[in-house]
Amino acid sequence: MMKKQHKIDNDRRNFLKNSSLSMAGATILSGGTVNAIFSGKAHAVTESKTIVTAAHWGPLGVVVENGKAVKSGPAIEPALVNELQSVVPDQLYSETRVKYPMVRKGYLDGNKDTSLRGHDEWVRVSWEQAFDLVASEMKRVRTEGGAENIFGGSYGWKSSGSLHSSRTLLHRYLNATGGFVGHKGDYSTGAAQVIMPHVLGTIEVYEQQTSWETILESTDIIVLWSANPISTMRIAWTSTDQKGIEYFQKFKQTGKRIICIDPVRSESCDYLGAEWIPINTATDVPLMLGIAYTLVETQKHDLAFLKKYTKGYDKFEPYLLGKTDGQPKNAEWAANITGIPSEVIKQLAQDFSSKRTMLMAGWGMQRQRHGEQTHWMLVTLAAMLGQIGLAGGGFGLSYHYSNGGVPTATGGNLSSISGTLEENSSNTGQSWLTKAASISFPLARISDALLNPGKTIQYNGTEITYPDIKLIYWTGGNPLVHHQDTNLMVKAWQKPETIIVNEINWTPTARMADIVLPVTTSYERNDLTMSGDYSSLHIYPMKQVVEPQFEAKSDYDIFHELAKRAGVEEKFTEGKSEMAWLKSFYMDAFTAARQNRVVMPRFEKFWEENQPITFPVSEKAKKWVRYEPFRQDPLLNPLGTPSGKIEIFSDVIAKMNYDDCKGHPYWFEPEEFAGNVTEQYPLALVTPHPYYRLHSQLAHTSLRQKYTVNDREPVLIHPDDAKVRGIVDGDIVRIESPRGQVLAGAVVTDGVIKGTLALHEGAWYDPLDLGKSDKPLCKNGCPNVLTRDEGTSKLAQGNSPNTCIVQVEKFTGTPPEVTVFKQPKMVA
Ligand SMILES: Nc1nc2c(c(=O)[nH]1)N[C@H]1C(S)=C(S)[C@@H](COP(=O)(O)OP(=O)(O)OC[C@H]3O[C@@H](n4cnc5c(=O)[nH]c(N)nc54)[C@H](O)[C@@H]3O)O[C@H]1N2
Ligand SMILES: Nc1nc2c(c(=O)[nH]1)N[C@H]1C(S)=C(S)[C@@H](COP(=O)(O)OP(=O)(O)OC[C@H]3O[C@@H](n4cnc5c(=O)[nH]c(N)nc54)[C@H](O)[C@@H]3O)O[C@H]1N2
Ligand SMILES: [Mo]
Repeated sequence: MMKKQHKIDNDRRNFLKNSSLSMAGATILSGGTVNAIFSGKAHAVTESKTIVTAAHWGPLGVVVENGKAVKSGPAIEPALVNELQSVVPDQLYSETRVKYPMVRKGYLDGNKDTSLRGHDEWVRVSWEQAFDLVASEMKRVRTEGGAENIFGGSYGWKSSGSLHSSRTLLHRYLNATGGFVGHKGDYSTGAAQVIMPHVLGTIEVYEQQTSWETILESTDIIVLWSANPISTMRIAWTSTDQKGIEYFQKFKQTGKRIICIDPVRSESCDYLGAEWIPINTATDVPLMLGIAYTLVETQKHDLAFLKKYTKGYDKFEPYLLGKTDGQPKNAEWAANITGIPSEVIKQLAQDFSSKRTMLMAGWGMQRQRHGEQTHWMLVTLAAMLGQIGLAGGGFGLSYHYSNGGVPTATGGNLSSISGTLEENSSNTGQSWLTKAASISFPLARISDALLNPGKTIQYNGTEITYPDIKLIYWTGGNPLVHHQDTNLMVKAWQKPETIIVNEINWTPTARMADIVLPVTTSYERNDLTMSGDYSSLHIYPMKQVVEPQFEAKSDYDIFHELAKRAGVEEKFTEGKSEMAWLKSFYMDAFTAARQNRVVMPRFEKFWEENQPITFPVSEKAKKWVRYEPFRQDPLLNPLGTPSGKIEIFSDVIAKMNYDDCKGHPYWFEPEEFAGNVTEQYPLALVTPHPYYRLHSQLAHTSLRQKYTVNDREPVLIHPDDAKVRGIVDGDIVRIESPRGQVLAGAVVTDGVIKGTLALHEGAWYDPLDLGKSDKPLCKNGCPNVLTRDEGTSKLAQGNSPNTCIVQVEKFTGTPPEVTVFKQPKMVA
């Protein structure tokens, strides 16, 4: 986030005009512009050109001088400056890059003590040695056991690209050589994506939303419910089309209401001038119940809608009214739990039911214990309001993500390399949910699985038995940062015999491996990507900007060589070169576009011109309303649920007989939240996504200076909470939870609800005395050292970082230096 709850730079910093990128129009020309600049001293000739490439954070122009990237910025100007686009040179030439193949000393010596991971020295080896080591170890584990011993789930956000998709390439290699253990689900929507199919018949969280053009026209009130789109849409899974933020700006200009329900006054709240309703973290279900109760009390709930389009309201209402448990879920009850005055709750019921309201729900509120309930209750509330399927009303679970609601363009989608050795797969939307492994477990159970092979757990009405993982191969993810309860993870991580990581940087995960192979950034290889996971608005070329640094290789080249050594080269490469692959992905889009009567340039011309392609958008797409056909005729267009309707009561879930997920939405008090603190840990913790990073990506760039406090991750503290602890703005503080301790830099602000600390996810784990202490102090402020590692419930087994209690104090000792962004210890 920001030092003093930073203000968003509203000036469009005009990168295009100020650099050699400048050309007319939205897109820019480039490729081969050579400026000869003579310096005063010698006749030093600078060869300068601008290359268009792309990343999660959008289409980029990179200025290259004498083979070195010196500057980067947007290749298509965004509506709001996106600083993530400005640090390509930092990424390429970072202090933290893995330069050579490296092996942990103990591992190389045959020492079986895996607790040395993370604090052993590193030995440089040749690529030849590294390939030998990996190939023979893979062979050994496969021969002694089988696919169930190799974990290749490898969750993570890697880099964009149709070809150089590190995890897909790992899966491709592992499938070509005998299979592997994968995982189910993701961290983003772990709870919602499992409950929503029972309620709506789709996972819903990764679906196109009612078109923004319709929102602008018809919506009176936007509710950002646990959503911070101005921050979270700086990136996309493919590459951002940069349009969602523009639509939010347009909505703001209409002067209509935007309400933010959030424990933090987010960047979106500030930037959009929205009304902030501070809420205790993890108490949205009580708030929704309080609003729902008021609707019934004032007879504002839409009974006709409930009757025609939903199932089971009759089983839910007695609970709502307190007939089943003696507790009416009225506004006063909700006020007590949420911290929101009952009059405000009643007013929300009045406003939502009298105005066209779009409930735009983000996902932070389901990344917590019983996270299934929030989205279920949100859909239930929207059903009671009766606006689902109407222009501009109802709910949307993806307006804050990858520019949901930006109308879908008419063109063709690039395909991408497949992890299953079948045909090319799609390169849009949630491609990470593709099932590439035959054995899998819910991914947020990773520590549990590593520690307890053979243990059986419940999951969505089934039983899953953990495999015995002996080898982990991870590419494109940072589990030692992204997973909850880091100290437990460190222990779990000591169980496998071998851990191999392909990485660009010496991340906490790479540091904790046995073998680390250096990989290129996307700027050191050629690729392609779509933009806008829902809009498919552009095809961006991802042209190589500079030569690979040091001895880095692409994941493709690494797995190609490993496949060759395993005797399956042809299966892996299909005889294609990098450019042949790219052309084949492009031609799939070309053919599809032609069927849609949209002409794309020949591949060679496109590649040579090095320009984004922009597809047209139809009037029909602009008018698209989610659930409109269902609303028009629910018999002809039923939902994919057992009843064909919205299930407020699910027989399927009820029959699972879980104590932590029942037949209808339900308020389960979490073990740790603002309403359940202790004397030792009197505060709640929330861990939103960071404005200046993509999780842990870009943490090592100069953007760090924009948000760190005393070189630590900033933690937001309410002035009252700071004052009683003698903490002032800028202090280094120590935060402790039942699970661990971290240092952070205090940002004292009324932009966070009293009683809650906000520490953003993605800060690199930097333990002070790993191996010496049970709870080593993280010097940098990784929130997951503090969070709980517990499934959301037996239904989804999702991750639950946002239900966590902590204490904070001023740190009085000599603050230890943050060292995680430097090279680790090497054997001389
Ligand atoms: N407390 C808390 N924890 C959370 C969350 C939260 O809200 N709170 N959010 C969760 C969510 S939603 C998510 S999605 C996860 C994110 O967790 P991750 O996806 O693991 O996070 P990233 O930082 O994106 O990690 C990507 C890694 O891939 C590397 N990489 C990039 N390109 C390449 C490549 O081409 N090849 C290889 N081999 N490596 C590459 C990068 O250097 C980086 O280390 O975190 C989760 N953790
Ligand atoms: N800049 C940037 N953009 C990103 C990412 C990133 O790391 N950086 N990550 C990407 C990924 S992988 C994902 S999954 C999405 C994540 O998208 P989200 O999950 O929606 O993002 P979060 O920041 O976790 O949560 C959104 C807001 O919810 C609030 N919140 C948290 N808990 C609660 C709660 O209990 N109740 C309420 N009412 N509010 C709550 C947070 O304070 C935050 O302001 O973002 C994507 N976009
Ligand atoms: Mo995510």
